[in-house]
Amino acid sequence: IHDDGLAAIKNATDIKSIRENIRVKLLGKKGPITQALRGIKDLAVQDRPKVGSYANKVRDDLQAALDAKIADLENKKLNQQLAAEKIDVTLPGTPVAKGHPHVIQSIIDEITDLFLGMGYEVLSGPEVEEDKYNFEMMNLPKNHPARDMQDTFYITDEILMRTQTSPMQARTLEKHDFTKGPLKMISPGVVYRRDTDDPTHSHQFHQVEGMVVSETITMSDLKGTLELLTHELFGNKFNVRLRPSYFPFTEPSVEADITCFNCMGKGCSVCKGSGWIEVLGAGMVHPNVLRNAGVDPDKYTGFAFGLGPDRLAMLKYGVSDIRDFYLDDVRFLSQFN
Ligand code: FA5
Repeated sequence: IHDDGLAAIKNATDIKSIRENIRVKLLGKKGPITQALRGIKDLAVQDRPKVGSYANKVRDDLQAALDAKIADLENKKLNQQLAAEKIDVTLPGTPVAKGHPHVIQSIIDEITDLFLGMGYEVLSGPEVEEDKYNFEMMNLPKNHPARDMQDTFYITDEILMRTQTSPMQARTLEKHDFTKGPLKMISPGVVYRRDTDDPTHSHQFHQVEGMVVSETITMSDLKGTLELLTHELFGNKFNVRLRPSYFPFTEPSVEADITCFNCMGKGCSVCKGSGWIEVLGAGMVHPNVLRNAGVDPDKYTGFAFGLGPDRLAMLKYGVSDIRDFYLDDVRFLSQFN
């Protein structure tokens, strides 16, 4: 029993069968050892201790072998399980498609960085704006004919979708404390116009407003700033040209053209043969705009500009249709990653 039992335990491969078969068979109530121990009382008195202690030894040996085998099998099972569940953290992961800023946002970020570096504040204003800030304080009273230059989405008589970022000039002038120094701000944002969409016009587009007001600002400060801006954005191969223009809120007013990216100034269909492309409006802040915001026009002067980053992005990347920026076609947008 002893040797056969140990051999059966040694060869066993399955914990359940050890517990249910081998253990029950060898050490159970009906097993040979229990029987032998029970039969001791029938033996001669002098034989009882010898048989008894031998039967106990066999039982203890088998029990110890069973316990060791079960521990060994459990250990093996655990190791197998650990090996099967092992994770190789060095395997490459499943790639996740990463987003990136929209190309127009990237241009706005570039412009913002440049002006932050020159000590300008960066402000944002409401897209749903009061007529007062969008037009009236900007020297465009009700029924002023120049309101027609910017076809407007009205919400009520007094509330509209802003047609330009210029209302931020009025909002900032109204608040600025000139005893603390000059006003220098840019304000990027979205504007809306009832324009018919075409390759260079969208009914929703972006502008970046800029304004500097102090006691000493002249037109040459404006030209220098605009030249710096275009050279930073486009490099030195492009030239800037200021052309007389009209805006009700600046006097004198200019529009800035830069060398046409398509023909480099020679004249082509993109620039309608002129060699130049218009990118922004600007000028010296009109005395009425200063006065309307409570700033003394005899003491302070300033320049302001409003540029269209959508058009700048078209120039920079040679995009021929502004509508492509708003179609959310990832194949188009991912080119600018
Ligand atoms: C204005 O909106 C003035 N507020 C600019 C200004 C600011 C002048 C400060 C003086 C002082 P304008 O309507 O020209 O001006 O628009 C400015 C720029 O916005 C244009 O040069 C052009 O780049 C862009 N823009 C105008 N309309 C559209 C449109 N429908 N789609 C895309 N870009 C446009």
